[in-house]
Amino acid sequence: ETASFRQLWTESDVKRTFPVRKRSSHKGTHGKVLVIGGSHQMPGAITLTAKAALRSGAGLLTMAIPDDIYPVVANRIPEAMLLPCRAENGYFAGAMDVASLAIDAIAVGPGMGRTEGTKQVVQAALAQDVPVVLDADALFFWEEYASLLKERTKPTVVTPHPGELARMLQLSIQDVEKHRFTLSKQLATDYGIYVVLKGPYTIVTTPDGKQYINTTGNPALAKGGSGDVLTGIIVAFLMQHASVQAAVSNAVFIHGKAADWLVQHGHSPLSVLATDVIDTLSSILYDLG
Ligand code: NPW
Ligand code: AMP
Ligand code: MG
Repeated sequence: ETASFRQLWTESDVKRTFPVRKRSSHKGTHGKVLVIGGSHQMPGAITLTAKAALRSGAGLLTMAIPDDIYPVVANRIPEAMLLPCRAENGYFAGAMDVASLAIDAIAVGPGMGRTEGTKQVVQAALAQDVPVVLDADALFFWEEYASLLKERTKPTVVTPHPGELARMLQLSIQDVEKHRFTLSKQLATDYGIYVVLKGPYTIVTTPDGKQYINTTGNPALAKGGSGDVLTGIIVAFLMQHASVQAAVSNAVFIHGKAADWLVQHGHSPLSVLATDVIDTLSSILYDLG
């Protein structure tokens, strides 16, 4: 057993690694992002992910959604492009043609549901040679993705909450809570992926087992949609940072910092919505940049 590397990821780390936009940049420079998710039951989740990614600097963003929720999603975010995909009863019916899209990064999972189509979509995403973020329902058929994950050459980031990690590892939630560091490190090193184990003191683990502990956030985030927002910030930051670890840790820090700002500026932790967190990103990023 080698010594564990663990450290807090603080505001000074964020400032040191925070991206600066070049005067000559254009929208393509900042990443063509594809977010995939949503279903008849949960069109909001992927909308939150998309909006958060745009608010976090994604240059161009496309939302891949089941085509039968198109009317619900279409007018929500004018900045986002849409890729309506073949659907069955409100869910993805199978893989879309991702390869032809000229995409730089993918986030998949929020609000997708857990159908056979979900599995095929996730497999198609993992087959692309770009950074991929797997969240929410993209973590459901975990054991089906093992071989694809091991073949990948670009970074993969998974963002489970303790309930999701318990399901992935076939453990109880209590076991996960008791062994947060060991289990995330095991998952990260086994698959060669970045693991974001969410909750108070979110842990970011790199493929070589280094662990960075987040210090921001509060129970205002304990509401549906918080994780969907985080996924959008992460995928956008992957495109604007040199280091994947810094991108992911900075995303987690800023997501929590936005929630902290809200409860210090006239919001009760009871009333904060995921949408409020997105709306606060502007001022948090302003203070850092
Ligand atoms: P319990 O029973 O609550 O105590 P799932 P999900 C546990 C979409 N959403 N620490 C939990 O425990 C997502 O994107 C859509 C410990 C239960 O056992 C997904 O697509 C929204 N345990 C989909 O819903 C807004 C925790 O895990 C299990 C935990 C399903 O995602 C909401 C539940 O996990 C949502 O984001 C924690 N911090 N958190 C929308 N507006 O469209 C959870 N658990 O079954 O994977 O369900 O996280 O709700
Ligand atoms: P999800 O369960 O996928 O919606 O993700 C929830 C998000 O909110 C994660 O980023 C968690 O770290 C964060 N979160 C939830 N509850 C708390 C809490 N009590 N304190 C700090 N962060 C939290
Ligand atoms: Mg979630």
